Amino acid sequence: MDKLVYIINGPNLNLLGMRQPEIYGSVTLQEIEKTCGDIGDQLGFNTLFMQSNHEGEIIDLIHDARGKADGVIINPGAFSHTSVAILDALNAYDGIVVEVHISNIHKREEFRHKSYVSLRAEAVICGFGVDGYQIALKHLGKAIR
Ligand code: CA2
Repeated sequence: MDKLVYIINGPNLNLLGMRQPEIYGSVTLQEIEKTCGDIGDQLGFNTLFMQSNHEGEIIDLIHDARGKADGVIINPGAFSHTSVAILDALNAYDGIVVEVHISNIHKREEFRHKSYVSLRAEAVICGFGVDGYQIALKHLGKAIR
């Protein structure tokens, strides 16, 4: 198990399962972390699951992935729509990037339709609910093998 995938979650995602279940469902971030770890075990790679409410910390996590992680799965939360700095950090990372959104951002307010991170991501998964993390992991599992 020498392959490693970072799974980075942005602001407010620590509240998953506690508020707005009509948009984000009732599964908690801890439950998503457990499922991702199990899938990683099945597919034969390690996962490191993180969440931060702070843009700079997310940038630091992406920097930390350089030279260590074979892939990054990122749900940047609302920073998707605002952060050129996160895009720049991802552009300085040389592994595979997959962007995940739990909700279908294209069915929501117009300001959510654009994601800076999508300019860097190899794939964007949105609207599959929390299953999007599993889809991303399975894709990455094949890509990094
Ligand atoms: O659909 C997604 O995964 C989003 O990245 C979630 C972000 C939102 O700003 C993006 O436009 C789309 C918001 C995450 C907030 O999560 C909450 C979960 C439960 C209660 C409140 C917020």
